[in-house]
Formats: sequence, C-alpha cells, structure tokens
Amino acid sequence: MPTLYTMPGTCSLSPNIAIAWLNAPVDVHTMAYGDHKKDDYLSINPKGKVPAVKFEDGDVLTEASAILAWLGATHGSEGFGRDTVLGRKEAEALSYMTSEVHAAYGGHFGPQNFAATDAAVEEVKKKTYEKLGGHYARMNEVLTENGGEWYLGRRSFADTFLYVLMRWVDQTPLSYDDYPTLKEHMERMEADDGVKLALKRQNMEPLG
Ligand SMILES: N[C@@H](CCC(=O)N[C@@H](CS)C(=O)NCC(=O)O)C(=O)O
Repeated sequence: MPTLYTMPGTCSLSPNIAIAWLNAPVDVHTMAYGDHKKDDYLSINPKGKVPAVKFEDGDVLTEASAILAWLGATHGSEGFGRDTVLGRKEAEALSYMTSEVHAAYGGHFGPQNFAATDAAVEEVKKKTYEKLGGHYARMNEVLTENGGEWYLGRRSFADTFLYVLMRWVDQTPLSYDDYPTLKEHMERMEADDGVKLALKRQNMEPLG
C-alpha cells in the first residue's frame, strides 16, 4: 500500500482528507514536527517538506496538487476527469491555492527569508497579510458565486485545500469575520466525518 507522509498543522492535511473521503487504500504516516529534516525522511523527500507519497515500488510523489491529481485519477469519483469542466476547474483551483495562496504564506512562516533587518521583516509581514487578505476575499467571492456550500459548487479536492488555508488564518492578524462564506465552509468541513478522521490521523484537533 502507498504511504502518505504528513505532519501536524501542515498542508498534508489536504491529501489526507481526500484519502478519507475516497476511503483510498493509502497508509497515513504522521511524523512529529522536525522529523521532516532527519535523514530517514530526507531519503524519501530530499526537499524536506510534506506531503509526500511513497509507493510500494519505491517511487515517491511530492507536491500536494500532484498527489491530489493522482488520488483523483486512481480512486476519484466520476465527473472530475481533467477533460471535464469540473475536473479542469479543480486543477485550476488547486494550482491557485498551492502556488499562489500557500506560497504567499512564506512571508508569514519565514519573513526573515525575505528581509535582513527587523524593520524590513515587519514590512514583509505587513505586505504578506495585505496579499493574503486579497486571496481570501477572492476565494470568498468564488465560493459565494458557486452557491456557498462547496468551492466549485460540488464537493471536490479544492475544499480540502481551502480548509487547510482557512485553519492558518487563525495565526495571522486577518479575521474570519471578513470572509463569512469561507467561515461557514470551514464549519461545514469540521462537521464532516472524513475531515474528523483525517485530523485524528494527523494528530490535530478541529479549530471549533
Ligand atoms: N509546494 C509544496 C509545498 C509543501 C510545503 O511547503 N510543506 C510545508 C508544510 S505546509 C512543509 O513541509 N514545511 C516544513 C519546512 O519547510 O520545514 C506542496 O504544495 O506540496
């Protein structure tokens, strides 16, 4: 059976939820924070990041959106093939959430990587939260336009990554109250049995 490597608090929760939703035959292995920089894991993913999937033949797949694409192609429900409207919208949403929104969090999790002085670090953080605020406003708009329940109007893997991004708002000066439709989505996700199972497998709690 393939193994998904995760760590508490991280974006690996997204494929972890997808695995729970699909009841996919994938083992979920949760590491303690810090183990991702140790030799055992670096021999699996030299990038030292989660998520990663190790297959029985030794092949390794990294990058959340690629792992979700593999899960969808192998175990996914009908209507999400990349040759369908919903499938290509899902690919678009996941690329946006991973390469734009998640990547923008670099200025929150590691502002010192972008600035040399304390004042410059503060400036990076300020700009980061402005940028993130724009992303959340856009996602709130998309979700509202699509009926408010699921990001693409029907439950998809985009909802799993959106939930990860919503959990991180808690660590920033941004307010959930500015994104009411996203906030309801987060509450809906936390009531979901698959999400509860994935959180448990990743040693995490719902935010409540
Ligand atoms: N582009 C990667 C990003 C993966 C990533 O940044 N993972 C974070 C957790 S959300 C991580 O492993 N951080 C640990 C570190 O950088 O030390 C993806 O989409 O999978």
